[in-house]
Amino acid sequence: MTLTDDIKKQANKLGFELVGIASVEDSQHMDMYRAWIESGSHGDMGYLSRRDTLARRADLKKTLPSLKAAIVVGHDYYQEDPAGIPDNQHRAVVARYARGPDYHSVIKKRLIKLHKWIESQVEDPIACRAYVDTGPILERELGVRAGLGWFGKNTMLINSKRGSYFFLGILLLDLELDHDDPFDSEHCGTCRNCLDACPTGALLGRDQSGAPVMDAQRCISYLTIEHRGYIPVELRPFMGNRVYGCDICQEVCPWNEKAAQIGTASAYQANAKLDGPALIELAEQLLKIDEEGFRELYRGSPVKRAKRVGLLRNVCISLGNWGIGDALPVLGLALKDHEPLVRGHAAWALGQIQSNRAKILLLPRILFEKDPRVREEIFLALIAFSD
Ligand code: B12
Ligand code: SF4
Ligand code: SF4
Repeated sequence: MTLTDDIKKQANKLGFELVGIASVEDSQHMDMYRAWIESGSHGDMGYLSRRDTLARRADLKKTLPSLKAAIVVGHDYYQEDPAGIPDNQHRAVVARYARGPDYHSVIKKRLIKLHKWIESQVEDPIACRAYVDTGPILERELGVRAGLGWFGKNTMLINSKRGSYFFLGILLLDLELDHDDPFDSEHCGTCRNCLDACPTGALLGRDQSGAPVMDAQRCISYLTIEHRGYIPVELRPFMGNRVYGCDICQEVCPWNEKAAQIGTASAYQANAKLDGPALIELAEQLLKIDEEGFRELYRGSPVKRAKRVGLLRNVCISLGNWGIGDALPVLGLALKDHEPLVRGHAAWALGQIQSNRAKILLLPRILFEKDPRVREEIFLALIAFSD
């Protein structure tokens, strides 16, 4: 047994189902990455395009100058949908990865434990940096280099035994280790389930180099989590009842058929309030609290990233897509929320419901509403009634 083998065993003991060691040469894919940024496909995720972070993505030694090896771990998070989800339109769908505790802290704590254990074995301090999603690291590229899987056409890193419902974590180390062979084949073949199933057409297939390409600006995950402003009107209907993230391109992937048998890692058991909550109750709850109350409510959950205003915007769209009169009272309240973004999307949702009561709620707001964009949404909603 080498030290590398012992480390892998220890990573498994810490609960990481996948572990591999990546070599630490410069990224081979920066041309593609830069072209992707230049095309604007990253939308308003400015952290992906900052010049200093581009250089760090290209060369990991800019993050840890004494870097010798990168440990890449994968942590399963699959869980079954609660009964009725996603078809029951009065309930909200939260993507699987976000239904339980925040993976950033779960994985980071375990990576730090792994680092401490390695130091105890070599009896020396070892410089290290641990990352889970938050740093300028091309985590999936490292995953391929560590032999964990291939880039599917849905852009996910897919492992032939475990599918794609796993998070990645990276431990950069000033320690020589035996690195794994990169995963040098791809197993999508002629399948195009994800491309056909994506409701917004965000997945664009492989480019000439073989890289899977996504227009993130059309991705429901981006729109519901990362995007801060108005959601383009033409994309709102495609969100259905998805209020946070999206799993469609993973659900249709044949490599995930085994996911249900693998089961749910206990670390990410769903929190009841995120496991298909009723849309109306969720809206009522969010309307009663402020941003601080929101942070408190979703403490320790990935969902806090959307902020109250973002989640409420998404919930309004889902209520509009549901299109049922029961949602009128709560949308009437949302039409008076202190956030223009919420008022604007509530107006759109009322326009989708198309009843006289919806019109009665909208009409007086024309007199009181000062925000020009919200006024526009109200006008458009009212015009929709005369169609
Ligand atoms: C920004 C981001 C997003 C954006 C953009 C997604 C995207 N596809 O780029 C949005 C908000 C849409 C998003 C959504 C999701 N995300 Co996200 N996201 C990230 C983040 C922070 C950066 C990804 C990035 O740099 N994208 C830019 C593209 C260009 O880079 P890339 O995906 O790595 O693509 C590489 C290949 O194209 C390759 N390449 C280039 N040329 C060539 C040539 C060949 C031949 C090949 C094969 C490859 C190749 O090079 C590129 C750079 O390495 C990573 C964490 C991280 N730091 O890496 C998490 C991450 C990718 N996300 C993750 C998850 C879980 C999700 C969601 C499932 C969440 C959800 N349920 O809503 C969805 C999935 C949507 C999807 N189909 O991708 C996981 C993925 C785990 C996995 N098994 O793959 C990550 C790794 C976070 C983590 N630590 O676990 N995400
Ligand atoms: S996460 Fe949803 S919207 Fe985004 S690419 Fe996949 S199927 Fe399309
Ligand atoms: S659904 Fe098909 S094409 Fe898409 S990632 Fe999975 S195997 Fe590849």
